Amino acid sequence: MYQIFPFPFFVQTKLSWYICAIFYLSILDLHKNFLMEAKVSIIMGSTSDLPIMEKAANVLNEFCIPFEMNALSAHRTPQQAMDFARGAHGRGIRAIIAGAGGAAHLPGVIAALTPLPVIGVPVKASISIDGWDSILSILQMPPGIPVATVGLDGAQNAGILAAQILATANENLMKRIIEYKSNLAKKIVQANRELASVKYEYKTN
Ligand code: C2R
Repeated sequence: MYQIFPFPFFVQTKLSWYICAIFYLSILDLHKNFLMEAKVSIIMGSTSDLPIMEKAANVLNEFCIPFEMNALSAHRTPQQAMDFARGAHGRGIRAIIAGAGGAAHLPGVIAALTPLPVIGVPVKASISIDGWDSILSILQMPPGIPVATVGLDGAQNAGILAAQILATANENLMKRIIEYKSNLAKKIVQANRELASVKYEYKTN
């Protein structure tokens, strides 16, 4: 038994238990990420999409949903994209959020290869003409291969939709979604209170 000066023996024993406990808890915390299994996979055609796609990550984080995030391209890494899509369901992933800009084939190709719901995020990238290229590439899928397409740069909605998909099989998460939605309603109530104090000669409310 090592000595922790200047405490008496019985205090030292307790102290060493506390020190051990803190040590193991910190190791557990360090390994939390390895113990958690991703339920949602966020993929993007390039890390240049990250400023948009991180909005989806923020939502999942807020809802305490474990997720993974990777860059993957149907154009530049076709084999990896195929392997990812074929393996995602077996790894316990429940929904995929796929963002891409320009000729955005990534979400559709992934949707063709997985039974999981794929949420597509059209990104207005530097190579985009005006964003419509990406929107139409993701939205106009042939019958049989749906991609749930959110608005241009709408990664936040993609995160919320993924959470809602998971919540259909998770009561706790569903409660948090309900709370989130009711907070949105409260925001509008508050906005209307503020608007009530805005005065115009011809404003009637
Ligand atoms: P870089 O910035 O890397 O040149 O990428 C990416 O999503 C990004 O918006 C420019 C844009 O190319 C897009 N990209 C795709 C795909 N791979 C990359 N649309 C794909 O497979 O669909």
